Order: sequence, then C-alpha cells, then structure tokens
Amino acid sequence: MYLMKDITRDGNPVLRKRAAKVQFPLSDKDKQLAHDMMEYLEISQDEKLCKKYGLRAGVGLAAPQVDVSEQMAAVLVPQIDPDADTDKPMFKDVIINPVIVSESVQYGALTEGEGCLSVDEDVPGYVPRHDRITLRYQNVDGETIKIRLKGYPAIVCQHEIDHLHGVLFYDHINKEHPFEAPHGTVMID
Ligand code: K2U
Ligand code: NI
Repeated sequence: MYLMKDITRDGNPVLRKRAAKVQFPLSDKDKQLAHDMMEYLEISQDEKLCKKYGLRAGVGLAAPQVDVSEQMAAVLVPQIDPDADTDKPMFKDVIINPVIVSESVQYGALTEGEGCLSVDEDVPGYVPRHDRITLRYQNVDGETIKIRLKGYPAIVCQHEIDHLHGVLFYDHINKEHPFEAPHGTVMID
C-alpha cells in the first residue's frame, strides 16, 4: 500500500510532465497501480486507518503522484450531501486516458479552495474550473466510459486530469486577486 513517503512532492519534475498514454490490455504492473491508488483513497477516507498509517485524506490520486508518468488516476468522491438518500460515492473509478470531450462555459470553484497531496503548503485562493464536463475514459477492463459530471465530482476529476498534463491547482489561482472568480462562477461548498 502507498504511504505519504511514496507521494511525489512539488518540485519533482514528474509532476510537471505530460504523462504517457496507457496501453491496453493493461500490464500486470498497471493493474496493480490502479488497485493501489484506489486502495490509498479508500484507506485515507477511513478515519481510523488514515490515522494509523499517517495518511492525508484524498478524493483523488494520479499516477504521477506515485512517480508513474502514465495517464491514470483513481477518483473516490464520497457522498457529501447529508440529505442524500444513499451513502454510495458520488463518483468512484480509475480513469485511464481521460479526455474532457465537452465543458460548460460556466466556471465552478470550491469555496474552500483546493489542496493537493503533492503540495505540502496551503495555497489560498479560488481555483476556477468548468462546473460541468463530459468525460470520456477507459476503465481497467478497457471499456470506454462517457459520463457527464457536475459540481464537486467534476472539480475533482479536473484536478486529477490536470496532474496528467503537468498542471497543479495553484496554476489556476489569480495571483493578484486570489479570491476573485470569473463572473458567474458557481461556488461549491
Ligand atoms: O490530487 C490530489 O492531490 C488529491 C486531492 C484532490 C483534490 C481535488 C479537488 C479539490 C481538492 C483536492 C486531495 O483530495 S486533497 C485533500 C482533500 C481531501 C478531501 C476533500 C478535498 C481535498
Ligand atoms: Ni493534487
């Protein structure tokens, strides 16, 4: 299993590279990578296990963050709406060779700003992203999935896809006015 010592940190060139496309059928190494990245998220979201292993909780983890420059990321977005009629995750999958095929003109941003397992210090400010996206990716079985995402799951997937393109969240923050978001931005709590 991955521990914080396995997570690459800002300054490591692997985080600024464009990752390579993943070939199918998946190699055993890539199958293990997919498993281990999702396992990290599951453990990090279990309060006891997270503390036991000294992890930072995460809702996404991209392969470059474990020093593998390939287009693969695990995403596990738990249900955050207490009134929701299910505790099923809002989105859970390993997205391989993801492509955003369409995106809303309207921006969305987390009111709390963003963090990153690969960036140890806080970088305050709004991170404007597309509020709605249509995402196409391959899953571990090689099936092509096309899904529309909105709000928080859309934000998380864009954060992870950025990692595959060598982009970090603070690249999007307005340097002069960090808490200014483009007009019409949907603020997400
Ligand atoms: O890629 C990563 O570093 C994982 C980030 C993903 C993220 C996506 C969108 C907005 C912020 C961060 C971690 O999940 S950061 C820690 C975290 C944990 C729970 C909820 C939000 C952020
Ligand atoms: Ni990150």
